[in-house]
Amino acid sequence: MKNFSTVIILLFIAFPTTAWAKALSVPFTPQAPDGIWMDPWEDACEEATIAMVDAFYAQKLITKDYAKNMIRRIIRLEMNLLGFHKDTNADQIVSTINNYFPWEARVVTNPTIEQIKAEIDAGQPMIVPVHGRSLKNPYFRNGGPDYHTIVIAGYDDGKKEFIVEEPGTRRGLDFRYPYDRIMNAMHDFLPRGRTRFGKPVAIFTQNRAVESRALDGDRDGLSKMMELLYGSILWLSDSDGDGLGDGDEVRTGLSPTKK
Ligand SMILES: [Ca+2]
Ligand SMILES: [Ca+2]
Ligand SMILES: [Ca+2]
Repeated sequence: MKNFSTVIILLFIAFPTTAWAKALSVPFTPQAPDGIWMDPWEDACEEATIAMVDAFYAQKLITKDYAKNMIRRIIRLEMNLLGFHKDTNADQIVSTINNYFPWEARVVTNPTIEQIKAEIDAGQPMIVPVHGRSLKNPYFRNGGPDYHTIVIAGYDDGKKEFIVEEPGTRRGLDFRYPYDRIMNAMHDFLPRGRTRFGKPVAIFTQNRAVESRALDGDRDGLSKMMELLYGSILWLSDSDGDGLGDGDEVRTGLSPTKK
């Protein structure tokens, strides 16, 4: 019996499973937190994927109410920034993130499996635009949407699968898709049902603002870098609600976060 245990222990040392699989604990929400697959939730995959990555970097849990509020807020921000909120492509998702969130995103064209795995190893989840139907998810209604977005949160080299937060179904927590299926489904949005011909792109993220630090998404005269420094809100021009804008308060020596 003693020898048997030794063999088991040696097997674990020889084949450490940790080298095969790695997943970041990205909090999950379906894009329809109440299970009501109607407007605006039906089209809220982009907003849900942004909310999930944001909660990961902020180390927050996602409750149903939190998810609904956050998705609604992102829709409002997209309306302000872009003038619409349905079917936002990779550049538009990046723009929304970089203008209104403390972390940062960028579009990577034709990413390889190795690049995606390296991002996971670096602790950085990705938002990936896909042709929804090519995912062949059995839980999707009517075969799934033409355009869809998911979060890649991990990989399993043993099974050749990505571990994904899949907002398109309530069963989407740590959902698994084969590497090949994700790579084949990866396409940026194209209008009139032509997403399957879109460019293969992924949205890489990092938990700091470098390229985006001069942006002023809420147009209050205070850049992203300065808002992060003062602790004011990136998507609200009057963070403390005292009637004075964040930028005006800083310029006149007042605090943008205290009335
Ligand atoms: Ca600002
Ligand atoms: Ca602000
Ligand atoms: Ca104020």
